[in-house]
Amino acid sequence: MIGYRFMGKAHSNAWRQVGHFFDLPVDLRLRTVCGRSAEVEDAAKKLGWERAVKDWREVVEDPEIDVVDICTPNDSHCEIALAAMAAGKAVVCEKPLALDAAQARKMADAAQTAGVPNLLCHNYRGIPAVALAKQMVEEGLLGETIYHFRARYAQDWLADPQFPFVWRLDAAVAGSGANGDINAHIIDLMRHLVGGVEEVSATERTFVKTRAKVGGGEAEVTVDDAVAWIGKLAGGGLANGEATRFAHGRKNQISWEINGSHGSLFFDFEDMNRLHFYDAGDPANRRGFRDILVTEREHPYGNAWWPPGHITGYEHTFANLFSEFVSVLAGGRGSFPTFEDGWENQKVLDAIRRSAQTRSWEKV
Ligand code: SOE
Repeated sequence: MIGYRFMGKAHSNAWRQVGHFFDLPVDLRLRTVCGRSAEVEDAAKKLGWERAVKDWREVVEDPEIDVVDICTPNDSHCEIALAAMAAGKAVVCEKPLALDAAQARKMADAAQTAGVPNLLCHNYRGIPAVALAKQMVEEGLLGETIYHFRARYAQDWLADPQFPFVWRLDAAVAGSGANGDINAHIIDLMRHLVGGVEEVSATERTFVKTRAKVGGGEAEVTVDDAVAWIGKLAGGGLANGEATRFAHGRKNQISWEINGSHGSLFFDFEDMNRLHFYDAGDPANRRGFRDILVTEREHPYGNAWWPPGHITGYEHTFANLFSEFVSVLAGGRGSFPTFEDGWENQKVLDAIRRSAQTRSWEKV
């Protein structure tokens, strides 16, 4: 695994959980963790890796390694993924896949040429309630027509103007701000649940233009702090989304709602074990949103974890998603976002960016 901070921690934990909780015919070993600073040795011990190295090329060149997991800042995803796939490794990559659609296309093409399994880590697809929503939409429980998809991803870690300058605020390293970092999850969920958008109209804001650097001095914030967009779903419906890191009190709130011709679904990550379903076919005097606690054995991933009602959390979203990938590595079936999805998502993110700049509708 390359990178060991927040996301690397989540990934290390998830790989271990896949080994412990899922009944898959593989022997998962956490072979090597890679990071540029001296702390990587310590991280290896804490996170349970056998070895620590400082140069990612050592990971890619190791014949004992089958899967390379990339948890680095966005500007290095492409170079590392291309090298890993050329060496025949299966690859996992944090989102957003790339800095722009052209780079994402290069990565998706390389994955096809190498013929290696590839996973783009949109972990929120691994929420049992989201997986259940997917089943319900596919079963037609919302009706044949989807009218609306609306979503919001709100955080507040940048609302304090004293928060220092970090790589996520530098367009050359991150590609974009709230758009690629968290709106990317909304776009992926939308495409997963109800399909893509053909055209978008968007606006972005950067509220705090410069921030203090940790070592001293100031740096210019070159990405969006918040983005809002509307879009036309390929299936004929309307979509709208909002992503911000300036919503005081909202630490990591993702909520979405789908309205179809026969019913609606609503989800809120702050109550992530529940899915809310309204069936317009219920008798008129008993209609209302049902509150489904998605922890039964019959629910997605229900067999891997605790007895019903014993809820799961953020960490399990990664393990659930990785279990799908490992199942494919072991010759079975699994469903997960790939680099091809990364390219489709990135086209939407780029169109949103362009629309905010041109102040007009942009085709995806
Ligand atoms: C920071 O905004 C971040 O860590 C994102 O990069 C993740 O994708 C999101 O799930 C949580 O917040």
